[in-house]
Amino acid sequence: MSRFNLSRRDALTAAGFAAAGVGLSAASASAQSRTDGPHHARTVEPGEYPPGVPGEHYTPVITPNGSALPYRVIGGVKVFHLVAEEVEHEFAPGLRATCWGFNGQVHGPTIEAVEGDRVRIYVTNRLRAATSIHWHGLILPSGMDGVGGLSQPLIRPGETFRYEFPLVQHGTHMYHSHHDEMTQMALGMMGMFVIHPRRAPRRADRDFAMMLSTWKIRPGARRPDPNEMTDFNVLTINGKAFPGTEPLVVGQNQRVRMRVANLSAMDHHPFHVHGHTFQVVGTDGGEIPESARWPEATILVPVGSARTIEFVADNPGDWAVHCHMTHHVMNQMGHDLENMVGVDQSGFSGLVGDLVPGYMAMDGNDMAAHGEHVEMGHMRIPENAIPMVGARGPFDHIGMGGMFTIMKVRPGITSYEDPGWYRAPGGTTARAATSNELDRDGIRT
Ligand SMILES: [Cu+2]
Repeated sequence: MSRFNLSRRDALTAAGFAAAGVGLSAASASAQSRTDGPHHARTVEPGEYPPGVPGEHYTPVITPNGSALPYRVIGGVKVFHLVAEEVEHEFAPGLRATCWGFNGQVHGPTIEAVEGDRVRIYVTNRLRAATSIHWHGLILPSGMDGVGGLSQPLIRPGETFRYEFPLVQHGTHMYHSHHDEMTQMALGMMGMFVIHPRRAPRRADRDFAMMLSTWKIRPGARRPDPNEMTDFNVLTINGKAFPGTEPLVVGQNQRVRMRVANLSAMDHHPFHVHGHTFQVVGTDGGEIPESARWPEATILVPVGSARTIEFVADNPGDWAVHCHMTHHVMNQMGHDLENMVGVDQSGFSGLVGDLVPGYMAMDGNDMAAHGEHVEMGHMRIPENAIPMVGARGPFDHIGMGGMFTIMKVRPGITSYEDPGWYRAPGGTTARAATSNELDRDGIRT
């Protein structure tokens, strides 16, 4: 059995680092890995297993608005090919930009494999800049870690590099550019890397992979701005801002897993699921032992992290699933506004309208109205831009945008196509109170 870091460990020991390097010795003493306890992320030794088979060893993940990266098995190795290239990407209807992604997608397709698999990943660089790809959270030989300049030469434009390593762990991981990250990640160069457990997998019926990221795209611009540090105005799940996000369709009582990763430039995201509570079962460091899992309704996903949550979707309905930062559930046009809350603008619009044809005052009390005005054609926004929030819902305008999607839990479904809006049983939907009810309950309005 090959031990890929034996020589490094020996070298460190010889240099006298072993006694001081508690963390190092734990990370490199793989001979003890199976008895080391749950703190050790390495859960199998390389080279013992045939390639894992979808359907047999695992239920494939679903990447909403995205896809999984295809592979071929050659000589017992799973062979993948990532192509870094420019991609014309639509964030939501009405907003497109020229981004950097992989294989024609923003973000890159999800790489999916099984613990014990050996993977060979070719990376072709079709960009005009050098790059390098890091496999985030994976335990692998240092030379495969993908930090440009540090662990390998840069992949120059036109070159194809080969990475190869065994997967010795399972969990929710990522891949992303590790050269000129500020530029390359701001333009979209990231994806998810899911490794299923080899033994005794806990199956989920619906296993969703979602990457959270943030962008700055000035209204009307064609390129995301990598220089932005704080004011991100397009907030995405798998590269899509609501209403561009596709719904998460789930059968009632199915076991749902959500793998939520965050490779935003500067922001953490409290990820919230409505109508259900969930268990936090893993991070990008691996699975959390059962005794240490905890219940939540919102889980903070810090930058450079992944959180895996699980629950049984026993509550039918249309449920919001979103980042809880209020500025992360709005879109582009909500930025750089003056505060007009409570300002009486009556008579003002007319005066400015004489000077600026088409001028319309921002509603002082309801910023969500922006989306409605745009939708109804009252208000014009720059070409290639999307309104501040929202889309038409079953009852009214949904005043949300950005990192927002909808989980549709339905009894007895046979297809995961969008089932349309939920039809609640009679008497279970909030509505205007009647005067009889108000009288009966002594409510004065
Ligand atoms: Cu957020």
